[in-house]
Amino acid sequence: MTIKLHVFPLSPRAFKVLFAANHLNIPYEMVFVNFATAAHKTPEFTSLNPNQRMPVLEEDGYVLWESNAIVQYLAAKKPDLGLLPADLKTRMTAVKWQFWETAHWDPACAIFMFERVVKKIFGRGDADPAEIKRGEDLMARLGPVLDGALQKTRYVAGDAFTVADISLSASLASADQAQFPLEPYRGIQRWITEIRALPAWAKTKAMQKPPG
Ligand SMILES: N[C@@H](CCC(=O)N[C@@H](CS)C(=O)NCC(=O)O)C(=O)O
Repeated sequence: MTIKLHVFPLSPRAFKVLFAANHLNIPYEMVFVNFATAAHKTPEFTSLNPNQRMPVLEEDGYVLWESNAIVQYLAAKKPDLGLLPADLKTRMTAVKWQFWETAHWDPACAIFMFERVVKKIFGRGDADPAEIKRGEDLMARLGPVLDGALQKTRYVAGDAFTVADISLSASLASADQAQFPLEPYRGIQRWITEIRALPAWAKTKAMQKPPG
């Protein structure tokens, strides 16, 4: 059975797993989870993920949720491509950045995404200036952390592209539209420009579409 990826493609967390699968050239079937019709709240979807959130991976009856776990699962299927580095310390550095992404980077990016992109799509009014300010304050703290790492090495966990780069860059899939305040960070700009040039990035961007 092929892998099924249950996603709402416009979401950065969906982008993350699609980008990983596309980069690794792993065949999969995309199952559209339509937020506009609350497809993630149905009993069928809830039985896959009791959190009622996507993305979810399914393979031969095995079900996995949490986007970074899914990225690692996919990466582990193609060990030769090195997205999950064989060296323990390098691998744990990549995993560390994935935890950081879930705990800090994703919630900060999500503020701009929700206020400036999601609200427009779902007709939920204008961006809330207090929320934007909260996002800017968080970014002012997080931006230098990521930028500092990227000033030292080509990718976040060293010289090689890893799962961490996939997880962190996915949040920036709609960064221009959501106007992330990332202008001061030369390291992040250099890194994201390089990642956006990957064929899998363009392929994944083409899959993003608002609900019909
Ligand atoms: N930590 C989870 C977060 C998943 C998540 O929050 N997904 C959001 C979309 S971006 C969702 O499905 N939201 C539906 C809802 O909140 O009702 C992951 O990385 O997979």
